[in-house]
Amino acid sequence: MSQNNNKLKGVDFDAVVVGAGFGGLYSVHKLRDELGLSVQAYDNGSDVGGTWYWNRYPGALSDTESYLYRLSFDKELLDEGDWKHNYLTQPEILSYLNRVADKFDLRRSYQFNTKVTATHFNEEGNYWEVTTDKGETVTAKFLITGLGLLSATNTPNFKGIETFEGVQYHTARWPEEGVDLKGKRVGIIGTGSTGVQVIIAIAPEVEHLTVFQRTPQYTVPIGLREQTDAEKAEIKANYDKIWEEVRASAVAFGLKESTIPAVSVSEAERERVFEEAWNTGGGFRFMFETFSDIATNLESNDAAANFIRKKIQEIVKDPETARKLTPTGLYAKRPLCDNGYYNTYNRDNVTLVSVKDTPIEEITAKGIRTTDGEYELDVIIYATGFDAVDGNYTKIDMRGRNGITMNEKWADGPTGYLGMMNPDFPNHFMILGPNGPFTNLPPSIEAQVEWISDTVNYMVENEISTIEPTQEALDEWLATCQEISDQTLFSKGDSWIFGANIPGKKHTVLFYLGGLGNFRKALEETGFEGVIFDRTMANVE
Ligand code: FAD
Ligand code: NA7
Repeated sequence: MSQNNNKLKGVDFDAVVVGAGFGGLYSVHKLRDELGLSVQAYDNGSDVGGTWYWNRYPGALSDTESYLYRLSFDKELLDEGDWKHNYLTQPEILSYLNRVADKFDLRRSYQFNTKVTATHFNEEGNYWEVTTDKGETVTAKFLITGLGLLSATNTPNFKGIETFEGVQYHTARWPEEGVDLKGKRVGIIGTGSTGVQVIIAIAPEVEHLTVFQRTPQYTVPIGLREQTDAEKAEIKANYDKIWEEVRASAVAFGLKESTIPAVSVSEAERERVFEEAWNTGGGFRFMFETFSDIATNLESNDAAANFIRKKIQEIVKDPETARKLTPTGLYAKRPLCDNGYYNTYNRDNVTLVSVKDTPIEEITAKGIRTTDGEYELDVIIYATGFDAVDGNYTKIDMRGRNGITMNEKWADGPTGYLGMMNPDFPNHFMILGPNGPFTNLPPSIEAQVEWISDTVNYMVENEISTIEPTQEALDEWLATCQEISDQTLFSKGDSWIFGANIPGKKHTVLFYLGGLGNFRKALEETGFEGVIFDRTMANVE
């Protein structure tokens, strides 16, 4: 192994970073460029981008507004930053992350097309042995994993899936060269955020689109529009204040979080506020800027849900299609927004199949067979989501102290003290691991990466060998996450936020729903209280 200008002795590298999305890239910059550590980084993609490297499906768009879906730490990047609309397309975000990588020359620390397959903690030397699918093992004092929370794909195990003679893709494995859908009979399974975006984007292009919907979705207009140079200049002139407010806010989406409960106003006032939000656009705006209790109070939730249901009835011309599209349950998932979803069903070349009414029996050589008959297709698109949060972790052979595996540790569900650490896994920091914040994510990623970097620096300067959380601190954090979750209606809606979308996966609280401001306070005020440094030395004493 070549010499890597390590600060620490006895290891190949000071730190290994896994992932080249927002989290991994920022970690490499902090540890390598600011702390002067030697860093080896990996990603199984062929270049940087993470989520935005993989999700190249037609219509892929952020639902965070353009000016806030970025890292805030570098003023120059913020000032140079350009965007066309108030939301970002996948190519725009990928190009932004490439600019981040270029500016700090981050690629030179990465080995791409390389999957990390095992991470074993060596207790004698207090370091990690990291093994890749290329058969290499390197050692490092610190392990930082930014494996992505919506990254491990979920393709349901449909009977006959391998027999289909056309082409089939999961949206998060969309080929870089694109797929020619012109004149094709296309079927899409899934109507979550991704499905909604794809359906709108490809309906005008394909010969016929058949949508296989399981659970109908509440979605509101996104309000996509061009932003003028004057608007962008105004944002840039006020960025310091904007970021300060975002960091102190709950959802970190740059909106004015309402403090008025819907139950405190008249029905007419509710309608007025919902109508205004519908016309402004934005999923998080509709849920959190209208009233303060949509996500926590049944009556308020139902008022918002009813408003959307009425809109569906107004927009969709065919009553049977409108019936199938109309959700009946709680409005309590990550709030969706779209650029003309319900209206797409007024097109002659779009058919909606409710697989709740007529379930999918199998994928055949020619298409999809439901209990209602066979739909012949040239292309099948799986917009079936992700094994969220821990999906990429459980695939790696992770072993901590005494050879305990992460899967054993997570037998009752995945966990993370402050979304970052677990007992018995010293010096292993996860970015957006289980029980991390549920927000617009770049500002939460920044909060975690900065805490990790400060902690690593403190340890290097004070010659501390290991850090890990105590079991009590983890339990307390989990109880806090549970308590907050219990106060919301999200915990009662089945979605990936609780692992409910994967058959057989335990339903657990995967997020801290207390907001970014409170999360940052927890990091600052109690972060070090819950950890133990040099555990083995403490034991000896
Ligand atoms: P990722 O960007 O997911 O990067 C993780 C990387 O780690 C991937 O490249 C992966 O291949 C790699 N990796 C994983 N395991 C291994 C391994 N074993 N070995 C090597 N490499 C590995 N969030 C928002 O806040 N706003 C939005 O508008 C928004 N829109 C989204 C739209 C889509 C379609 C999706 C899928 C997600 C969206 N998200 C959004 C969430 C988004 O994932 C985060 O905002 C952010 O990009 C996560 O960055 P990350 O660095 O943590 O992880
Ligand atoms: P989601 O939100 O998990 O949506 C997945 C969709 O796929 C949803 O409509 C599911 O129906 C459907 N699905 C999943 N499995 C099946 C099976 N077996 N049969 C039929 N339909 C199925 O994933 P997305 O990619 O859309 O969005 C995830 C996040 O990424 C999103 O919030 C953004 O932040 C980006 P269900 O609702 O489970 O009945």
